[in-house]
Amino acid sequence: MKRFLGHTATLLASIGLLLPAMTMASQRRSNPAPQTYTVLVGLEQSNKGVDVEAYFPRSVTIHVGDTVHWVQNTYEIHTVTFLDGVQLPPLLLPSAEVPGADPAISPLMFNPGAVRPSIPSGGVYTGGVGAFANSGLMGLEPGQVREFDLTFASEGTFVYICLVHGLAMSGQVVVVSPEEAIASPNQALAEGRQQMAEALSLVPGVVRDAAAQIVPPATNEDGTLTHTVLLGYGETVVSSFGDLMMDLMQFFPDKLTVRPGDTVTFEISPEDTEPHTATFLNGAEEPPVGLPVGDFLYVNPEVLFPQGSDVLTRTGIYSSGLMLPGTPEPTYSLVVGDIKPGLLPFLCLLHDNSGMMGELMVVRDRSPRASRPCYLTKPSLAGSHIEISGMKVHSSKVTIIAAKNGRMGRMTLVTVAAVMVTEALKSR
Ligand SMILES: [Cu+2]
Repeated sequence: MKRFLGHTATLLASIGLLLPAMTMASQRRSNPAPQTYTVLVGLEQSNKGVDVEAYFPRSVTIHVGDTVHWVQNTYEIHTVTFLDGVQLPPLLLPSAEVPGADPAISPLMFNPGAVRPSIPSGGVYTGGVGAFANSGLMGLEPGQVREFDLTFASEGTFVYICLVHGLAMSGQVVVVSPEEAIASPNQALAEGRQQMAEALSLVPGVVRDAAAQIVPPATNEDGTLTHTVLLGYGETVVSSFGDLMMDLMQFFPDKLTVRPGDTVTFEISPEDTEPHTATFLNGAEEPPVGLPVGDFLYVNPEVLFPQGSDVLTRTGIYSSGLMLPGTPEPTYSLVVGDIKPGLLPFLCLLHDNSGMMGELMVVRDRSPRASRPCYLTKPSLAGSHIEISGMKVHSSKVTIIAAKNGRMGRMTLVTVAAVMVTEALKSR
């Protein structure tokens, strides 16, 4: 799905009629001293589960002899990769296909050619067929690459991509003769920040689109409910500097009230291209996604394979295993066991640092007249309305009989008299 905001600006930019963030007065003249230009890799609001898969600025113009300095900007992993004549390598490979790898450790591994740095001699990039250069796997976790530098020795336009996000995440370095006036490193970075601000201004529209995909719970014959939780959401939006790939690293919904006997089915969103997991750690230590053994980085079997039975309790790990987008979308179902009421958090092992977390509120009482815990999701809406567990109700219909201290994720836990909620339901 695409939105055509700034379409004219995109066209102008694509035919070179716009030179953003540059004025004649502040252009950099030919300068004998080589300069370093910073490009930020990715954009993330990790408290909101928002990732923009792009480089900022998307295009940077430098003089021959200047250096581009890429800085990892997200927990979401990326690469800076110049393919020039090399085919797009896959990020993951069956271990059996990689010489020297041991499939007994894990049947799936990160492609060594994709995740290992490949730096040309002296860090100098000249382009040309077969001039493969790669940052290696960039991220903010221990062992991941945080910065990558290349000095450009010849004029030309050099396109690079991210091996994690494919051709949808690309950038370019335009190398010109020292005679040409170009933006300074500070101006180029300011342009990047401007592009980031524009990208963030497009996020609310994507969030609205994503919320529209939420599936309401279905009632089963025995009176239990089946809840569907969609994993992730991806959308390409149009900005003044080209198409932008947005990923919402979120569960839809990320907060649900369940009862013992209910079923929770996790399913990759049909609008998503990212792999995910749905995992209940129950207090256990989180297994790392990458398992380094020798020279290789395997996909940790604890992440790759499903864990636990299909009846959810408060002990031990329950995990979907790696869910890769595809048709049909993979699903993972759990029946809520006969467990104590209260919160039960879950997360995506790949994207929890990017904000992909959720929680079940387990309640036991099925009686509509008894008090039931709800979330006060928005304390104030227009016209004396509040929002309880996503439901808009008039505040006069609700009696808050207990409010626990502190926050539960982004929300405050309160208990609401169910009689009042029942009335509120009628008045919707
Ligand atoms: Cu995920």
